[in-house]
Amino acid sequence: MFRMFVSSVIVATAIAAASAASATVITPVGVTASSEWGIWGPTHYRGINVINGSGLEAGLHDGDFNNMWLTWEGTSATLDFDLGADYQLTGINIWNYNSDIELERGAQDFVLSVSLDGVGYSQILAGSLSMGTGGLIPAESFALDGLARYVRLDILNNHGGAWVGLSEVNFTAVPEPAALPLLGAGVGLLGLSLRRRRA
Ligand SMILES: [Ca+2]
Repeated sequence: MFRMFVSSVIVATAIAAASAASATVITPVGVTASSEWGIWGPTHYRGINVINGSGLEAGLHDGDFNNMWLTWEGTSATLDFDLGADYQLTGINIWNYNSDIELERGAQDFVLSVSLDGVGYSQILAGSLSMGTGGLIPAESFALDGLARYVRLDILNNHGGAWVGLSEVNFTAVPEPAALPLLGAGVGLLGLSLRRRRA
């Protein structure tokens, strides 16, 4: 009975570890914006500001425009993300443009496409974003189901004004393959324990 208990604990621990990993946040390793402001120094309103955690603390993004991305021209734009590896995506978190200079610059309608080679893309989501508030804002989260190394976010329009921008973007994905053998080992031990009990 003790062995059964220990095995159950192992299985429960393995499942808990796998579940916790399922909420793993994936921060892209690179981003390319079709347009970015970029005349006020190396970081102001650059695309990098949506993946470098700037202005983000405890899941909330601040209202400092230094921590955001904005187009140089146009109210539609494309952000191409490189996740650095293949992931089975479960969600995307988007913090909209959040400077009260002009909150209408925030993105509105968008479509999301994924790719494994950065060449052929498949659309897996169409959505809309709310305007920021200028204060601390949470992400707007959307469920995803797609295998991807590369993600393309096409912003179709904004809420008003001459430009469009965002504050931050990240993703969630299922557990890393390395977490799965642990779960398998736990189930295997339970099976071994049951066989011994019957003998
Ligand atoms: Ca940011």
